[in-house]
Amino acid sequence: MRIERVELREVRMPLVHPFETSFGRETEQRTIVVRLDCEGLVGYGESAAGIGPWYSYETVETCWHVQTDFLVPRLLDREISEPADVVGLFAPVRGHNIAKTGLEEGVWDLFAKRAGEPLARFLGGEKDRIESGVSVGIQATVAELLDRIGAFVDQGYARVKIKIKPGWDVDVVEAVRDRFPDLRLMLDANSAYSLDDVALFQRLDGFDLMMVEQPLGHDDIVDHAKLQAEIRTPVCLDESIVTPAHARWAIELGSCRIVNIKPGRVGGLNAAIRIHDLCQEHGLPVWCGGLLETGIGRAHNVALSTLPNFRLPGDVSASARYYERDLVDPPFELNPDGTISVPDGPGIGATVDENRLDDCTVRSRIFGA
Ligand code: OSB
Ligand code: MG
Repeated sequence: MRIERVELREVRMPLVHPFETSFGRETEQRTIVVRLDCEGLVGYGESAAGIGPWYSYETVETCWHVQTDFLVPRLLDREISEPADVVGLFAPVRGHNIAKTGLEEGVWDLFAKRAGEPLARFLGGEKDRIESGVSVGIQATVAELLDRIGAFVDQGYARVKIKIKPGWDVDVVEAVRDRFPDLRLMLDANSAYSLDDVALFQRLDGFDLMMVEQPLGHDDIVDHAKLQAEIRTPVCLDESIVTPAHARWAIELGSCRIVNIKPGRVGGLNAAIRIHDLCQEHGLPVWCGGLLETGIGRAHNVALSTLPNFRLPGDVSASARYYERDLVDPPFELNPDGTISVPDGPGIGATVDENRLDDCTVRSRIFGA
């Protein structure tokens, strides 16, 4: 197939609740929605860069620049025989995985639609619902955190992840455990600690945590191996795994026992699937993380999560946890059993709400046709 037209839109959406992590606080999501047209079909993807270079070095501005000047010209009007071809087309551009993802996901959506199959089936996934967890940011007080967790537990979420940072860790986790003794609970430090903190992580071993995510350097896999050797709680890597090679290195070094896979972080679904397969071969479970995507990126995350080695609930929550009104209609909803149903229409199976998309678009650019 040949992509005839590419449309980029920068979108800004207010978050229903500010999201605070060890690197800062966001009240709004900024993201790039990608629309690809080909043979009368429309494919969608999302580059959920966020506002500043905090989680990743990428921002909406760098995505726009790299897509406009380097990625779109490589994709437009080229013969693509399968979605894996996009990896080769984009390979000369080093890094910039979030920028690549929106375009790459759009290609997957087109191929699945052309095959008349839901993206989940097209990827080889068999689940018709996926287990949904929720990521809870740092709050002003422990009481507020307990209230927020309580509300998510009441809604039925299958597990809760809380963000930690120095000064908001052991005591907070202890309070959460006291109040919710049976909750499937995990932590995410977003790189806020160092190897000097081994004793702190050994104390956290006492709270029956599913895992601790990215405790150390954002680009480290060596110190994480040293930490993992000293604690019982499984280490899960997020920021450190940006290519399939990083996953292999982390497995060989013993840097983690679980991997968080986000299409945005690794450059799209091709790399996500490779990391999934590699972890499966080595007996490491994976789960799907998130970047506060709108319903468009979320639909891709839902489809990806249907692959068999996604064995733990992901940060793939209902639309309402992020946005008052999502870009897709109907929005993603949480079932009472803590799952999200996998759409059964062709491709991403989600219908873009064009009015909502127009209302949230702050700039757009069309290439081709
Ligand atoms: O570290 O997993 C993270 C959100 C933005 C950037 C990084 C992270 C997160 C989350 C929430 O934890 C994921 C989500 O619910 O989309
Ligand atoms: Mg994380």
